[in-house]
Amino acid sequence: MSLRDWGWQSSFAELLLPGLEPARVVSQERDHYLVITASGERSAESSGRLLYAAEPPVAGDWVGLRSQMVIDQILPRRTRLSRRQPGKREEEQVLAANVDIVLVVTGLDHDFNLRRLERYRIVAAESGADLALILNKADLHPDVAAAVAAARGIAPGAPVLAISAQTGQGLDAVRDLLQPGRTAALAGSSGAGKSTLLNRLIGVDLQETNPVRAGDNRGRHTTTRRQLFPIPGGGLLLDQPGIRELQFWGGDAGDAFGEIAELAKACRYADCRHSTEPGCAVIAAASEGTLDPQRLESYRKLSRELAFAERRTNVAAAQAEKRRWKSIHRAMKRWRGEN
Ligand SMILES: Nc1nc2c(ncn2[C@@H]2O[C@H](COP(=O)(O)OP(=O)(O)OP(=O)(O)O)[C@@H](O)[C@H]2O)c(=O)[nH]1
Ligand SMILES: [Mg+2]
Ligand SMILES: [Zn+2]
Repeated sequence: MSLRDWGWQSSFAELLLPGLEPARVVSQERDHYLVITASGERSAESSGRLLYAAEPPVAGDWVGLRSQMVIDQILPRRTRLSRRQPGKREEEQVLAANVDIVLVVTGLDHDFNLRRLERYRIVAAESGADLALILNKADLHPDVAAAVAAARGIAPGAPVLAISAQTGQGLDAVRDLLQPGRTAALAGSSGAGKSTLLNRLIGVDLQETNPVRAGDNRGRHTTTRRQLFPIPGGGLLLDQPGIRELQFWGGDAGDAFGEIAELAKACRYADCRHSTEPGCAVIAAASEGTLDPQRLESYRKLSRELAFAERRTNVAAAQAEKRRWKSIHRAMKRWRGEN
């Protein structure tokens, strides 16, 4: 396989620092990286400079290698799939880079949840990648057409595919989304069947899979790191661990709720939040039944959450800037011999 098969485009060469060799990060385990170069797979580590930079390389990154095994440059990311780092830190966690399309996999068992799909839609839009919804385990659902229609309502314009990774139903439609040189990323909860789908597309069981728990249908967090796989027939597919907590780092609810944005044009106030304002066309539509009241409820909830995320992000950025200046001032004092 050539680098081109891994998604390399000749225009990337201009972005590479002189003397560095191009490579793509296939997977990452702490500070160990598996990368692919023109001459094959190699393990590499990140240079100290990059490790202390705000962002370490992640799966999907195009990087510049120095002396065969040191990553010395991350090429500008065309897209970045991010969330807020779980836990307390106010930090962005970039999950993957240069993903062209996010395939959100949801199981048509107890995993199926429209509100979760709304969150994924916002995260995918913010990443810059396209979105497709894959309703897996169609073999387990009594009314697949209804589930597809409901999912279409969440993401108008995005492909919605009902498939069964187990029986093979619908896999050709998934293959159509994987074009040569294009990078797709699987995302979804643990147990949705991401790795089963990947194995099916490759035709070999490369990834471990495990049955969901009998009691509550939850997955067992079988996949533990992100890894990029070439798919026979073309295209690259990133398998990811199941996401427990999809907290926003940034994003916009307005784009994800097109029908509400459309109705809002008729609200009396241009900055109407559709909560208690008089003359609100959105509230009117929800009470008349032309707008699904659950959509309005999620719109309000997600807008609040995104506004909160933005405030937190600004505070974190301001603190980082302050720390940076403090260390610059300290260095200047030392330099002037004041300290
Ligand atoms: N009935 C049915 N079961 C499926 C289907 N696809 C996957 N499964 C089963 O669902 C279970 C979980 O599948 P995995 O592929 O391990 O799920 P995952 O999304 O990779 O989970 P994590 O790696 O934990 O994030 C396995 O027992 C699969 O056999 C399907 O289409 N139908
Ligand atoms: Mg898995
Ligand atoms: Zn309104």
